[in-house]
Amino acid sequence: MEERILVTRSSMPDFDEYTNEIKKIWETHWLTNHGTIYEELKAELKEYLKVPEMDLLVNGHLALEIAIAVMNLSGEVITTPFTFASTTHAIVRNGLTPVFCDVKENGTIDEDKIESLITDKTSAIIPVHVYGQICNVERIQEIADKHHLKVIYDAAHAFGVTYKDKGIASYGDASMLSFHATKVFNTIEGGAVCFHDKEYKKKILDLSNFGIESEESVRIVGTNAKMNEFQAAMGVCNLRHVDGEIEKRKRVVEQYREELKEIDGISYFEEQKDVKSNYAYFPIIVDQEKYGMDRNQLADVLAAHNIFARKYFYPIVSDYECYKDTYCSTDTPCAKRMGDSVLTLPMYADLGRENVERICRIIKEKQ
Ligand code: T4K
Repeated sequence: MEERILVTRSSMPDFDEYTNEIKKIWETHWLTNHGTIYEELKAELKEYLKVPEMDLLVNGHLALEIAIAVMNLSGEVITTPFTFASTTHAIVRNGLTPVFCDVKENGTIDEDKIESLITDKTSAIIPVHVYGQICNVERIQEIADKHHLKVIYDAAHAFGVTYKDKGIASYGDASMLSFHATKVFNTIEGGAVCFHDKEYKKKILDLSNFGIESEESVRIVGTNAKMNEFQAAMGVCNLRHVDGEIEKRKRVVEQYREELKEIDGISYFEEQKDVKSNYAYFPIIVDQEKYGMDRNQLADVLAAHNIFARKYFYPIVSDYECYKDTYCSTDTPCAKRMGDSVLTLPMYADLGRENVERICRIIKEKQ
């Protein structure tokens, strides 16, 4: 059997580089609760990502839950069902009601459909920069300003992406980033909230540390979502190499685009105008009629060759067992169609030219 290829493979620094970084922890015995490596990584990331304020948290999901919690929202939040479970769960776990808006052909929220979903209960919009494809941030801000809504971006996939030279996480009232092992930049598990309003800073800190304000004062009901020093050390190391990793990813994407460009029924997303991409994922859309095989069959053919592409995101969130009795996924037909036809191909910096060739050969030969 040929070598097994999974949808992604974590980027890691050299073993010695990481152990050298964590040596400091043995000197100080300071393992977590906002240590010096956490502070170092935060300062470096703020600069790299071109964001005014940020906090680092234990994972992306809790970063999103906390970003929502600091805004004191109520009622309904407009979002999309073409995403990972985390986006919707973070809304629901904050006691809010998700209202699903359809997406455009690139998987991001259809800004032309947002206004018709706004009611007197709407308090925010939570769009997703899915696969690192950016939403129409300008139009979304106009709508939010007109209706006095907060905007929180799920930017889990958009580490390092810039739009018109501005860090993508600097748009909206806040953006959440994920630094999970499977992401372009990882801290093993990890995440961040990026924001403008300095008032959020203390609140995020308190919410991520049980609401503890000082040794003798606990004012709010918080959780524990602090990034520890081992995570931060992984981040410090990975940040040194991330530009090189993104450059290598770019080459993988260019090869995929070249190899797959003339296959009837297989399409992919092109570069977006004014966007510096991070090449986080390589989703293809399978048109069953033209290709002669549906997305699931293609996934099976690849799996038979030991290649494990993934159906990100199938089922769409509104079809999950926990939501399907409340929502109807056919109300968002484009999201539903994408959920049924997208396959994300293996994508990581060291995937290698031969492996991309092998994957594309199978897609061309359909066997
Ligand atoms: N919002 C959005 C839009 C998201 O996509 C996510 C996470 C979040 C919010 C929440 O952020 P976090 O709380 O996770 O920071 C993976 C990731 O676990 C998840 O972070 C990610 N989105 C989602 C799209 O993908 P699974 O269930 O597909 O992971 P898993 O374990 O099947 O791993 C996928 C592949 O990655 C494996 O086949 C091999 C590779 N891998 C995995 C791990 C765990 C590695 O190479 N090393 C590893 O350590 O969810």
